[in-house]
Amino acid sequence: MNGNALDALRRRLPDLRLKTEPADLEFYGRDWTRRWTPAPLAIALPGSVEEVQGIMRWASEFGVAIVPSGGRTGLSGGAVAAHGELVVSTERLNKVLSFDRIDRSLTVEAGITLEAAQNAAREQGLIYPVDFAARGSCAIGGTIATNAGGIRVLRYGNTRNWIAGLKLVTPQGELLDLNRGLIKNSSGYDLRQLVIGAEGTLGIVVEATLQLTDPAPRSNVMLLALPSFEVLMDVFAVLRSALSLSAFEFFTDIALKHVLAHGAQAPFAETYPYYVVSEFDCADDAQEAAVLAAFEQLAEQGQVLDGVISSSDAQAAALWRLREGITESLAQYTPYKNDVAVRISAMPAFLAEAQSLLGEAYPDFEVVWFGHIGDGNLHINVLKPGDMAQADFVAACEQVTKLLAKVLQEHGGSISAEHGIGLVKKPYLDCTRSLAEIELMRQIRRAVDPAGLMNPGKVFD
Ligand code: 2HG
Ligand code: ZN
Repeated sequence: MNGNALDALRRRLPDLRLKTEPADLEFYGRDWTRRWTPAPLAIALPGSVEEVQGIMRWASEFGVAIVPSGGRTGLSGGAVAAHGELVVSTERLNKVLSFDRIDRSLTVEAGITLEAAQNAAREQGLIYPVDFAARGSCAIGGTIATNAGGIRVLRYGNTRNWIAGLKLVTPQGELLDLNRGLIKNSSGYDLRQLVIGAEGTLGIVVEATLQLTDPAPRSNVMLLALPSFEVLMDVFAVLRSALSLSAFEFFTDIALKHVLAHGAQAPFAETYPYYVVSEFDCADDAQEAAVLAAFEQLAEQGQVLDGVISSSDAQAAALWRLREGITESLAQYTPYKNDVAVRISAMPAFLAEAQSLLGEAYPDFEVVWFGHIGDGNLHINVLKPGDMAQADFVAACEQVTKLLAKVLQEHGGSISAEHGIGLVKKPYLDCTRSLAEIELMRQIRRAVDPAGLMNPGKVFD
C-alpha cells in the first residue's frame, strides 16, 4: 500500500525530490542515537513551503506517518524513522529570508543550521544567543522542536525565549503563521510556544523569526580545577555574585581523559577530579579586578586547586573545546545518555544521591559526568564496554534510569533538560510530568493530529 502511496506522491508533486536508496534511508532515518534500525518508506526533500503542505495533505489522505528531520543531531531518538514513515527533511529549506533592523529579528527557513543563523545575525552586528557544540550541523527547526538549551542558558535562557514567530505546516497541510514577530500579543493561547518543544508531534516548523540581541561585552574564559562535587555549587555562588557570568559548565577527570585522547590540549600539568569552565564579562579594569579577587577568594578557601584564565581568543577557544568536545570524544563508546535537570537549589542534594546511586549501580561501567551545572542540568554518559552487546548494555542502563527518574521525581526534576523525550526517555516521562499533564498533552495531540501521523511514538504513545 505504501508503494502505491509513494507513486501517488510522485504524481501529485512531480518536482518533489525523493530519495529511496538504501544508503539514504539509513542516513536520514536515524539521529545521533544509534539504537534503532532505520527503515523509512522514503526521504522527501521539499524545496518550498507549498511542497511541505502538499506532502502533509498526501500523508493525511494515505495515512502515511511523517518524521520531520533537521540536522538529526538529536540524542533522544526524536528523528528516528524505523517503521515505514516518510522522512521530511528540511535540508533544502535553508535560506535566510529577511532581517529587520528595527525589530532586530532574522527570519529563516527551518533547515538552516544554527551556525549559519548565528553568522547571519553577526553580519548585522547582532547575535542569536542560543549556542551549543552541534551548532554546525543542527537545524534551527530541530532546536525549536526540542526547545534546545546549550552553553549560555545561564544568561540568555532556552530557545523558546528567542523565537518571535514561527510558521507551522499542520498535519492537514494548513500553514499557520504563529505570533508574527510580535513582542506583545495577549490574544489567547500562545500556539507558537506549544509548538516549541513538541518534538515534531504537532506539525512541521518551516520558518522561524529569531529575536536577536546586542553582542555580549568582551568576555574571558576561566578553567578551574576543583577537589569535589560538593564545592561546585559553592564556587558557582561565589562567581555568580562577583562576576557577570554567561556560562558555568563542569566536567570530570574522566571526561577530560576522553577529550584529551581525542586531540585536545591538557590544561594543567596535573589532573584533578573536577573542572569548571566559566565565561564572564571582562570589559573594563573593574571587571578584571573582580575576576582576580574572586579567584583569590576561592583559592584561599581551598575550593580551587588550580586555574587558568584565557589571555587570547585562541586560548578561550581551547578551554571551551575541553567542554564542547566531550560528546564527540565519547561517541565511539555508544554511550547511554542521561540529560537531567533539577532546580539549582536542589542540585547539591540531588548530586549526592545521584552519585551514590550511580556509583553502586554501575560498578563496572565508566560513567562520565558533565554539563550545564549553572542551569541545574547534568549530562551523565555511561560508556558501553567494548565486549558487551548493545541490547544488554541498554537494558542494564534502563533499569538504573528507572531509579534515577525516581530520585529526580523526589527532587522535582526533569528526565530531559534539553534533549527532548523522543523515544529514549519516553518510559520515564511519568516521573517528570503528572498523569493528568500527560493526558492533557495526549488530548492536545489528538485535537491537532487525530490520525496520529506526526512523528508517531515520540514523547508518548
Ligand atoms: C552538551 O551539552 C550536549 O555537550 C550533549 O547537550 C550532551 O552528549 C551529551 O550527553
Ligand atoms: Zn548539553
